[in-house]
Amino acid sequence: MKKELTCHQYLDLYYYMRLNRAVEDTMTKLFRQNKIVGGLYSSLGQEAISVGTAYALEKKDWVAPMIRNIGALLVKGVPPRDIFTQHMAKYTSPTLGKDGTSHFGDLEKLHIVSPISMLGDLIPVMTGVAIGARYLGQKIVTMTWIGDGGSSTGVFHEGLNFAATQKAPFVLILENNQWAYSTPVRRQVPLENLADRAKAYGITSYIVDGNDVTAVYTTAKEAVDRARSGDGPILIEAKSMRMRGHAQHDPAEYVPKEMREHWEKRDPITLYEKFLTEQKILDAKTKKELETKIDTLLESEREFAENSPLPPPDLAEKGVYCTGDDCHKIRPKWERSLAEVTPPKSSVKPVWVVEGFGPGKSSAAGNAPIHFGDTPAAQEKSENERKLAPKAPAKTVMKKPAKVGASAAGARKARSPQKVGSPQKVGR
Ligand SMILES: Cc1ncc(C[n+]2csc(CCOP(=O)(O)OP(=O)(O)O)c2C)c(N)n1
Ligand SMILES: [Mg+2]
Repeated sequence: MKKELTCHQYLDLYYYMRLNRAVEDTMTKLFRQNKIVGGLYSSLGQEAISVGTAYALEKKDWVAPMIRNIGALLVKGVPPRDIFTQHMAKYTSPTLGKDGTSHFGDLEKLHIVSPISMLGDLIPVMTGVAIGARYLGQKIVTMTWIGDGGSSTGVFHEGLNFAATQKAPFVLILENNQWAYSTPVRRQVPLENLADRAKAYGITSYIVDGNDVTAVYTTAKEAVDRARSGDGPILIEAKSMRMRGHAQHDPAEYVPKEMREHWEKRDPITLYEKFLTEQKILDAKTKKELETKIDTLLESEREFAENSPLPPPDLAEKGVYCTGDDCHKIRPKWERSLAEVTPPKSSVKPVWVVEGFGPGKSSAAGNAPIHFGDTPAAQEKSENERKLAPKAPAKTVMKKPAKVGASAAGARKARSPQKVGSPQKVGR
C-alpha cells in the first residue's frame, strides 16, 4: 500500500469498512434470531471494494449497488437503520416493508438506483442514467457492480457494448470473488483476467487487488475522473474472495480449505489496520473512539428497527400498480422546450417509402415516417428496380431495395432478383 491520500480520507475509508462489517455482523445476529425476513448476503472480505469504489464518487454521481455492496450504500449516505428495517420488512423501511432484502434506492437525494435481481441488467440501466444526465448537461458519472458469474450474462455484454458505443461516463466494477454460487471462475470463464472482457468493446480496463482499499480507491478515482472527462466507460476487475457462502443458507463446504486459509490471511480490514498503524495514521485511542462511535450508532439503529412496526395488512394491495402521483412523482426534466423535441417540429421527412405503408400518423397526430438515415430518396430507382418493377407480383413493393429493416420477402427480392415473379418462392 502506498501513502497518497489525506489523513482524513484514510480514516474515512477505515471507518466505512468497519461500519460495513459491523452492519453485516449485526444482521447476521438478527438473522439467527429469525428477525430477518428475506435472504441475507455477506460481503465479508470484499468490504474494500464497495467502500473504495463508492468513495471515489462525488455526491452528484449515481450508483446502483448489488447484494454485496452495503459498503457503497453507507458511503453514499444511507443510514444503517434503512438497511436493518429493509431486511426486517418493517413499515419504517424505504419500501415500507414490501421487500425483505436490498431492493431499495433513493432517486431524489442520494442518487441510488435500486438493485435489479436479474444479474447484469443494471449495466444498461446505469448507461442510460449516464447518457441521460449528459443530455441534460450534468457532468456526472454512474457506477454499478457485477460479479464474476454475472459477467457471463448476455446483458453484461449488450450493456457494455452499448455503453462503449455511447461513450457513457460509466464505471463498472467487476467483483471477482472467485465463486458464483458453488461454481469457481475457471469452470465458467476461459479467461485468467475478467478485465479482458473490456477488450471486446474497445474500452479501458484495470485490474486491482480488491483487498487493498487504497489501491481500490486510487484506481476507482482515476477511472471516475477519466469517465467524467469523456474517455467513455471503464471496467475495473477487483480480485478478492467471497469469505462466506452465497447467502446465509450456504455453508460453502465446496471451498477448498487451502484457498480459504490463503484469503483469511489477506483480510482487507486487518491489512489496512496494519498499514494505518505503520504509517502512524491510526493509534489505539483513535481506533477505540471509532469503534465506540460505530457501536453506539448501530445500537440505536438496531433498536429503532426492532421497535418498528410491520406494515399494516391493507398496504399489500397498495402500490402494486402505478396509480399516478400517489405512487411516484417522477417527471421528465426537459431542458429544451417541449415543442422543439416533440412532433411536428421534431419530425423528419421520410427518405424511404414503402408503397401502401408509407408515412403514417403517430399517436401525437404528427408524421411517423419510416426513416433510415442515408437511404437514397424514394424517387431514385436503381437500374435493377427499373427492370424488375413491371414483374413485381406483390402489392407492397419497395421503391428502393435496401439492406436495412426491409420485410423478409422484400429483402429476399432485393437480394435475388431472378426470383421475382415466382411468388411461390418468395415470402414463404
Ligand atoms: C440473469 C440471472 N441469472 C441467474 C441469477 C441467479 N443468481 C443470483 S446470484 C447468482 C450468482 C452470482 O455470482 P456472481 O455474479 O459471481 O456474484 P457473487 O454472488 O459472487 O457476488 C446467480 C446465478 C440471477 N439473479 N440473474
Ligand atoms: Mg462471484
